[in-house]
Amino acid sequence: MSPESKVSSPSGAVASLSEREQFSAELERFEMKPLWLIYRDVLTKQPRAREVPFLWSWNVVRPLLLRAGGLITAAEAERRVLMFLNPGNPAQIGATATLYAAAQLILPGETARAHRHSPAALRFVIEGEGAYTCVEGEKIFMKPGDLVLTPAMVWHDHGNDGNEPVMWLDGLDIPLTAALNCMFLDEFPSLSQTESAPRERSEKLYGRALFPSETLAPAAKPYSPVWAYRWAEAREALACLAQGSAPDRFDGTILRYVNPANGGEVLPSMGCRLQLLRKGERMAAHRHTTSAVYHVAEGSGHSILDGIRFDWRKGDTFAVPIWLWHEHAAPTEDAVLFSVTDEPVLAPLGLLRSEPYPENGGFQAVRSVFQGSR
Ligand code: 1HN
Repeated sequence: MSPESKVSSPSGAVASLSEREQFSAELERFEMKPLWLIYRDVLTKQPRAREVPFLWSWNVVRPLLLRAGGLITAAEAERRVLMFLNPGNPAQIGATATLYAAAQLILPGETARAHRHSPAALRFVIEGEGAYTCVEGEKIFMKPGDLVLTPAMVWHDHGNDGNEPVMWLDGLDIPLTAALNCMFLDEFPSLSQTESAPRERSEKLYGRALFPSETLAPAAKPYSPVWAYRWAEAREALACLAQGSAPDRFDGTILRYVNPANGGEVLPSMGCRLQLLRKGERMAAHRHTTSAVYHVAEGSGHSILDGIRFDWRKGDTFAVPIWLWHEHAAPTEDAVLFSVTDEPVLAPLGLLRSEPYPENGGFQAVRSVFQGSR
């Protein structure tokens, strides 16, 4: 189109394209821009995530993590962590747009410095025993499958008093805190906190339906007073639920980790779930506005993520971005998936939305099988 072409709007306003371009260029000097140039790109009919579904195989991650153990000490690294980056948006630190995930290794005899920061964190132990996280002076020894919380601005350090490497999945709300520009870090005055609280205090005091009365006062913290959710107990609860009730059509037999003071999510920015897919179960597909990081806690199976089949087994971690069709199945054995979701962030904003897969009886056709890294 020639620069002289006239364009008009229903109101009768007429201008040449070049006049409009010149106008836009002029606006730049005043740090302004016409909305009409980007309106359709901003206000999309549906979420358009840059992030893609992806899986980090434990077969790949584990040897790399152990290699990192020979390359750098936990002290030198602060945290010996390999981050899981989403290939659709590698410049951002995160597995989804809101959730950061990573694998961390601590070797026997090592300690990781005490600090606190504004991003909230959780870990789910993958392998090894003898390591602890000290949260606000309470030393929590961790076993595989245990979930340990370190909410925003809570002092924490790690150590391994045992005789084997200990590895866990880290989940943090870093992409969110970074987007809010709300990053704070305090270093503890010494390397480690002194153990000032009895072992398992938070579990004994808040995890057993017997509360100090002030816990239920309105000023209660916005996160769970229980630092650790044990695998044995969670797994037992899941088995119990499976016996008494029909599985959810999309999620199978699923439990929420809750804040016992109010029944809400364990952290204001991250919710945790544990779901059982019984041998032979195939759940239907849906999509929702929450994104999630899944970690295979037990068994094997597959998920179909936007038409791609991702086969997974114990130790694997995979990302399901916002508004992505997904369905889970466990054809050959029982499987248990631990997951972290940003649901607590979306819910109070009124942004929760979900849709069942409308075609093919609710199941996706498999277009391809995920092959992993480049
Ligand atoms: C952190 O404090 C830990 O304490 C792990 O284990 C990962 C990633 C970014 C920032 C802080 C931890 C982290 C982190």
